[in-house]
Amino acid sequence: MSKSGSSLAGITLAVIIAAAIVSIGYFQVDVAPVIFTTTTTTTTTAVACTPSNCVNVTIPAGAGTPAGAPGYAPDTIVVVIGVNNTVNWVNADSSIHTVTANDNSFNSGNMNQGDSFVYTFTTPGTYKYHCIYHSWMQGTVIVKNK
Ligand SMILES: [Cu+2]
Repeated sequence: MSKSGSSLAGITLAVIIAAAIVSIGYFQVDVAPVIFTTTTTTTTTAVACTPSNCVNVTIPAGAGTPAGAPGYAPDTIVVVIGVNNTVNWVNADSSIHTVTANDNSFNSGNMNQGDSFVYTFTTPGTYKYHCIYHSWMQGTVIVKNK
């Protein structure tokens, strides 16, 4: 009687250990990568553009279709040198887009979904830009002195 009781306890212990090993494996394969991916994304965004010194412009989902206006949101921004003269464009659309100055003073090149392009304006003026693939995507950055 006591012998069968102790072997039952042994089997129970073995099942608990096996379950623990499976749980750890599940955490490393399925749970941990999700946690690490989320953390990395958040950190990258924060470093690229701090709201106090930088302006965010989004290329919204649907910007690649003619009905997707505005192609840049917001499509007109005003920045002040020494205050917030860095602009961070983020492509939130599934199509490839560019941020290309009409006078070619800046150019992002191809931006895939999730890519960002950061540019700092140092000379006052009005800078119009567009996407080389979609003629209806037009934006303006007005740069002022402090
Ligand atoms: Cu485009």
